[in-house]
Amino acid sequence: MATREQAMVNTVSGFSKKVNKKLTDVDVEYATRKTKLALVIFPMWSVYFPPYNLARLAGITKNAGYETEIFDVNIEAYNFSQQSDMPYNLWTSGGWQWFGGGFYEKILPYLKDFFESKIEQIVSYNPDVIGLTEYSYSEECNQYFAKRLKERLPDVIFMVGGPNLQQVKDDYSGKLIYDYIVSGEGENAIQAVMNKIEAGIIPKSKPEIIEQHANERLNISNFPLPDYCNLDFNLYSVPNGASSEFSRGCVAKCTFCSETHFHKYRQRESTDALSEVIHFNETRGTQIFYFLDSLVNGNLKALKEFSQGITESGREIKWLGYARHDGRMDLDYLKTIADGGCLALNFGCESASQSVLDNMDKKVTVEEMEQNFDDITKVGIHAMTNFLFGFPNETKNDFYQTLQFIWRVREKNLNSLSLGHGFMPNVDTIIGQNPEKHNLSNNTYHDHWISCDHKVAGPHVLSRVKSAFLFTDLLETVVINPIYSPENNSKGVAVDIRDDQNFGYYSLTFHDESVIKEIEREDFDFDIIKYDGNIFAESLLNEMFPLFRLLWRTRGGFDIKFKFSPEIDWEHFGIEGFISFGDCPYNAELNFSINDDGNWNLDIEANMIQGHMPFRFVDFTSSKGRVVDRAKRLAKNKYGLGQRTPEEILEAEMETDDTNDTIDYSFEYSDTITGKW
Ligand code: B12
Ligand code: SF4
Repeated sequence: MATREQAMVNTVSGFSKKVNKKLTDVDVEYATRKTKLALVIFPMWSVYFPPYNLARLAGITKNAGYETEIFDVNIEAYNFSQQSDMPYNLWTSGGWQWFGGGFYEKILPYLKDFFESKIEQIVSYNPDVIGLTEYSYSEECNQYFAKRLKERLPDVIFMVGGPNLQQVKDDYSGKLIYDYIVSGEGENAIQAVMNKIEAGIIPKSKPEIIEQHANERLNISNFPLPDYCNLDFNLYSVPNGASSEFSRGCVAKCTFCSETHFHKYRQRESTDALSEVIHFNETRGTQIFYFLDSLVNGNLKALKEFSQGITESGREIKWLGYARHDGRMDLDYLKTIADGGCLALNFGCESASQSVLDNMDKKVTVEEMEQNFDDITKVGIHAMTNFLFGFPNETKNDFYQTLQFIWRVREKNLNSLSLGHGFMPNVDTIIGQNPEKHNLSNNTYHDHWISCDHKVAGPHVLSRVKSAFLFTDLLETVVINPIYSPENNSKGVAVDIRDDQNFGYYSLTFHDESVIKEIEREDFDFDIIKYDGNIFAESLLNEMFPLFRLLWRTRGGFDIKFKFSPEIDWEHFGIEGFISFGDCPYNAELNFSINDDGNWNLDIEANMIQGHMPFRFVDFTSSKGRVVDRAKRLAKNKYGLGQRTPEEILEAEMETDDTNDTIDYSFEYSDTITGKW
């Protein structure tokens, strides 16, 4: 490190205290070793930056004396596919083609020859051990490659780790393929596995699952530097970018979140992060660092120290990462981190309804969120945002609050919106382990969750997601724009949000395109259409009013035609649509017109024919594992770390049978309604 940087690190370390206690150190002992390791990332994963997790692990294994190479088949496949005749872009956030057999049907035909060439490359490296990193998107692809590689290298030992294995699913099919499955942080586990293989120790039964203790926290401050081996940074979308990390775990415990249970929180010392960033800036010319933390502002003091260190270094280093909205980040604070290179904060907003935020346990107020937006705009930090629509206790007015918020902050450095496909309960979340406390039923309906009051289910969430897509299509000021443009002497971080197409589900004409109005936040009662005796249908028939009212308040009079049909929605969302919204056969056509004075007219035709036995009981308590157990502890349900007994399950299933016998939400509705807003 240059003297100037060393001086700066020394200055910062003066006020940088040891941030956490009771950490497990990662000791790396060098020895001459014979076992050869290939670390591989197969598609599909993000293509912005080279894979940090594998570079971290390679840093460890190489320092321990193991010959190691990283193969990034993901980035090469991505670059190859850009020149191929593939009819879809497989690396966009949709990416449903990678699941449920899609890999074999939709992907392999286009990439088989290319994949064979990659197999040749790995075979010619002739590794003893192949370590795969896995995301849910790469599960199927990994298994294909593992089988093919095993044919070519019959003695090779496979280990797999990564985000998809934080919680090893009970029915994880990789159990039949891999020798070692690492669940949790990999730095110590990979050394343990490599040392066993080096010593000729064979697992007693296959696979050996190495599960990190739920309470263990590795000390992430003194690792060897990430080692990218021979990876060419120019292959990535941001060639002057790389990742880093500042903490693991999360200080918050949002009720819907899995990843907060992956690890117990701990912070990296700011000086350690600084020296890594400066090293890559110096040796690879890296200017943009994406912090991979669940949230980069978990420890505000350490982040401030880091930023001051960047300022003192005088280097052109920019950084970004996920963040929580936090009222303590005032204008002064944000100015300090902006001066210290903060390019963007990727906010997990989720909702702008206080009641939903409280139910999620976000520990933030809508006022604080708006204040953050005001202040980042003043200091020049960009905001990337993430939303989660259709929480079980989200009313139409709550959803309306979120859309109003998006409109109100649209010109406050709002750089991107990641809208997602609505809330999905997972076993390793607080809500998953205590659903009824959050208005989430233990039954599903048409293969989608349903709220206890039966007012929110698949088609309701679909309506909100489609409404949000339409509304944000119109936000011309929010572009998918590079936040660091080539003109700024650097390659941009282009943030893709979603496919910007309406798939024919709406047509919209404003009476005067030029009208744009600022609005104050308001509450509104959207229970306009009444449908006695069918609470599900009544709620659904009113789903589009929040969008219609907001369009009118912000853009004046308009005419809109809006459609729902399984055909359109399947084409739009593919298999992810089924996963996200279930298979409720909802058809509707709404023709809505409103003039500037607020006189409106709605022609609506809608129907839904309920299928056979649509309610199904699901038991999340039977899942086990380090991540689920952490969620169970915090969920505080009556089963604790245990589970329902077989008798309790039987009883619950019988209740569900009763529900199937007594409830039929089928409906057919056609009407013309008028009103005045
Ligand atoms: C940062 C991040 C992103 C960044 C990625 C930037 C980048 N270039 O990598 C961005 C914002 C782009 C992103 C996007 C998405 N993300 Co994301 N993301 C994360 C996050 C917060 C951190 C991932 C990370 O790199 N951590 C740091 C590294 C060091 O940790 P790691 O990869 O887990 O590796 C450690 C261990 O797993 C293990 N390990 C890893 N590999 C291996 C291999 C071997 C052999 C061994 C022994 C061990 C081992 O050792 C490592 C060191 O301890 C995680 C949540 C989390 N906290 O983990 C979600 C997460 C990975 N993302 C997730 C998802 C779903 C997505 C999206 C699909 C979201 C969406 N619908 O759009 C997209 C898809 C990306 C794409 N197609 O472009 C899911 C993946 C779920 C799964 N089961 O696979 C996660 C887990 C979030 C969650 N709540 O579930 N994401
Ligand atoms: S949603 Fe974000 S802030 Fe909340 S617990 Fe998860 S990672 Fe932390």
